[in-house]
Amino acid sequence: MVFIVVGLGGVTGSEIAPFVSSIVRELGGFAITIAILPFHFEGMRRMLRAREGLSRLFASSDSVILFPNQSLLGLLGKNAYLRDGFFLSEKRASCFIKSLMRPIVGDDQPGVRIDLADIMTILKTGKMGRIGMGSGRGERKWADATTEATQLLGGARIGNANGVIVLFESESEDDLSFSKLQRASFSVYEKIDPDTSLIYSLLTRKTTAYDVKSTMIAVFDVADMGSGL
Ligand SMILES: Nc1nc2c(ncn2[C@@H]2O[C@H](COP(=O)(O)OP(=O)(O)OP(=O)(O)O)[C@@H](O)[C@H]2O)c(=O)[nH]1
Ligand SMILES: [Mg+2]
Repeated sequence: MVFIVVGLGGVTGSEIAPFVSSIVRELGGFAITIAILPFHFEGMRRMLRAREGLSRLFASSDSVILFPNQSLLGLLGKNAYLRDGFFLSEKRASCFIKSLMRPIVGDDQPGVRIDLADIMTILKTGKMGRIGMGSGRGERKWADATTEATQLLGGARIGNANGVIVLFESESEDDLSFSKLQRASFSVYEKIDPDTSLIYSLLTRKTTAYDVKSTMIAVFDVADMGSGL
């Protein structure tokens, strides 16, 4: 599994990333491209070039995960600089890769794990992945964390997803009890189509600022991209 992270909209990245992902596949690897899309104020021309790059990436990668910079605007203060935006954008991409790898390699954390084959099985259900993150506290924490994550999928509808990966993190080992795990998984099942493939992991970490955090990767056909780029 090889991650390729590219900021689309310029010339170099938009041209080279598809080339890199096709080499990865030729060598027998599984190419996951994290495609960062420009802020709207960078101009229409950049967005068009980014979309062209995206089409090439869909053809050359096993999976393309979209990270629209515009969706970060709400998190950036009014006086933020462009470099703060880029910093946040890079942080989001690296957090995502770490979250995805933690249930596989973070073996000192008690929890429900998944493996690389599980992840690839879900990513193969469609070409395009969108991510959402959420958090919750108290009685309704699972439902709240899941709902928040589904609302951040950028206009793509969770009901249209072919596959979903949910990475839960909880601060309490009690959440590994059968009844809590059921609540966690039901919070997702009630939002997806019965045909949608789902895997989830639940790791416990003493350090989470919320009771529960959820990172969701929903996999779609390219046609179901939704708005919100
Ligand atoms: N996260 C992050 N994003 C960046 C940075 N610089 C640019 N970007 C974003 O990535 C997009 C592409 O960057 P460019 O520098 O224009 O593209 P390039 O691939 O280097 O292509 P050329 O410079 O045109 O050869 C921009 O539209 C920005 O949205 C950066 O330092 N960090
Ligand atoms: Mg450049």
